[in-house]
Parts: sequence; structure tokens; C-alpha cells
Amino acid sequence: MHLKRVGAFTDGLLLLLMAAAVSTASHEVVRFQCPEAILAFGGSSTDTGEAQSFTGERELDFVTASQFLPYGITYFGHPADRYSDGRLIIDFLSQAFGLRLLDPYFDNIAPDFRQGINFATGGANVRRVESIDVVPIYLGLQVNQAIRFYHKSLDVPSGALVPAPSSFGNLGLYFIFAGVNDICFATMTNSGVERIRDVILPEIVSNVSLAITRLYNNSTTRQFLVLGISPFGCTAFALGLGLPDLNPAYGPIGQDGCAQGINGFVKELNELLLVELESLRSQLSETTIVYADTYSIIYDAVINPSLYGFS
Ligand SMILES: *[C@@H]1O[C@H](CO)[C@@H](O)[C@H](O)[C@H]1NC(C)=O
Ligand SMILES: *[C@@H]1O[C@H](CO)[C@@H](O)[C@H](O)[C@H]1NC(C)=O
Ligand SMILES: CC(=O)N[C@H]1CO[C@H](CO)[C@@H](O)[C@@H]1O
Repeated sequence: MHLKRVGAFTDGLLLLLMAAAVSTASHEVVRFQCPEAILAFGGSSTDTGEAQSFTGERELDFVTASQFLPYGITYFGHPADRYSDGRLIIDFLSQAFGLRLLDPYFDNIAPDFRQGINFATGGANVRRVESIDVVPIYLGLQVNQAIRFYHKSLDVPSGALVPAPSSFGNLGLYFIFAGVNDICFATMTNSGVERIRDVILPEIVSNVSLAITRLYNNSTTRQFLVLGISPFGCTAFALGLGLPDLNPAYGPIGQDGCAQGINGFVKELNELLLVELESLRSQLSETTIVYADTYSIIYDAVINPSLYGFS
């Protein structure tokens, strides 16, 4: 696929995120303030250099691949430590709010964290999965890092490159885009349909929920943006790994070119997540929790590529 009009896709995505913000307004007025700082969590779709900083220079593999072209070729013009040819959703969001692009937490060369910090790490699962050899980092650990960072940042001398205390509270935003690696790992290791449905998907959702509650309990930031998982069963990554062949229930490949079973898991996860977020909205007072439906827009781009400038 060749991308001709990046702008249309971006605008669509941001409109979608904003629409998601408005759609939560059905039963109450949504309080949403443009953030002055974003703290981001997740995996490679949000990683701006974390996995690279973590592993250092190594031979070409999954992690270091983003140091080579064509990564970064469409926007940055050079590899930019992102697993993308251009900007990530978190980059578009930062720019839309007039903020600088987020430096990763592990960045140790002149990082500037005044407008946020990125804990997302390529390969990270939501659940604690011991046998992952890419990065031993999961969502709960990213939350530990964030809580430590938050507390330490309140104590540093003025002039330090961390968010001002006023950038937390309602001027902060937690961004969470996580769970796809759990589905990837569960299918790669052929966990089977029953275990995925009955154990893994509910555990992902309860771990995301716990992450939100812990962040809420240990900071003053009250704005959360949670992205639903996008159609992983349509990605070259899932298809290239041959995941649909591992178990008949992960396929078949539909007329849309996507692995139906895998997309089914993604849709189930998103539905469970929606229900959990609704329950968190009533448990956590004074909190704005926005859910953004990335599945619909990305799936629409997959089946109607020309509408989005792909050919
Ligand atoms: C994830 O959720 C499971 C099941 O609810 C729980 O046993 C586990 O401790 C949680 N792990 C983390 C890291 O949140
Ligand atoms: C958050 O704090 C509330 C009240 O202090 C407590 O009931 C709840 O268990 C805490 N949750 C977590 C995940 O620590
Ligand atoms: C790391 C940290 O400070 N965690 C605290 C978060 O808040 C809960 C109470 O809600 C404490 O029990 C944790 O120790």
C-alpha cells in the first residue's frame, strides 16, 4: 500500500478521537481540558524509543529494526525509533495539542519531559508474561515507573525538565493503548480459544482497569484516554507470522483479507473494555475516561483504502 494523503487519515483519526470524547457525554457533561502533559503507556504502536533505549545497540532483530529504513521514511525522513514509517497516534495527538513529541522514559541523552513522558515499550504485554524475550516489561511495570516518576518530579528543583505540578491534575492526560501484544502472544503460543476467551481477555481488561485505578490513586491527573485495540487480524504482522494457520479458530481469512478469528478476539476485548471503563467512570470520582474506537476507523481504511488515500 502506498500512502498519498497522510493528512486525511490523520484528520479522520483526530476527529474520531474527539468524537469519542463527545460520545461519552450521553449521561453527563464531559470535562476535558487540552493537556499540558501526556503520560503514555502501551506497546510498539506507541513506543517512541523505549525498547531501543532499553536494549541498546544489538544485532538486527525485532527491536532494533526501527533503526533502519524504511522506518521513519514518510514523516521524519530517517529512522526515528518508531515502529512506523511516520508518526504514531501518540505523535499526532501530541502535535494536535501543541505539545512536543514524547521522549521515552529510558531516554538518557538530554530528555525533555516537560510536556510528558512515554512509558510504552515495543513488545510489552498488559499481563505479566514471563516468557517474553523481547522486553520484560508489562503494563503494571510501566505504571510503577509512572508513579515513581510522578512522585519524584514533585520534588525536583525548578528548571528541571519535568512537567510542572500544574501540568498534572486536569491538565494532564494518561494515554493507554495496550492489549494487542497479549492477543498476539496468546495466539503465537496457541493458547486456544477457550483459554483466550475465558481467561486471557478478561485478565487483560482487569489489568488495564487496575492500571487506571492505581494511576488515579497515586496522582492528581484525572483525564484518561484509552484506545480500543485495532484490527490485528488484518495486519501484515499477524498474517506474516502465520497466526491464522496455527489454529482453525484463529482464521479463516475472510473476503476482507483479515483473520476472522483473531479479529473476533479483538472485538470481544474491546467490548469487555467498554463495559469496564463504564464501571470505572462511576467508581472514580471527578474523572474523565474517554474510549477511542480505533477498530472502526482502521478497519474502514483496510476495506476502503482509496477513501483514505491508499492505493
Ligand atoms: C492481572 O490480572 C490478574 C487477574 O485478575 C491478576 O491475578 C494479576 O495480578 C494482574 N496482574 C497485574 C500485573 O496487574
Ligand atoms: C484506591 O484507593 C481507594 C481508596 O483509598 C481504595 O479503596 C482502593 O482499593 C485503591 N485501589 C488500588 C488499586 O490501590
Ligand atoms: C507505588 C505507589 O505509591 N502505590 C500506591 C498507590 O496507591 C495505593 C492506595 O490506593 C497504595 O496502596 C500504593 O502503595
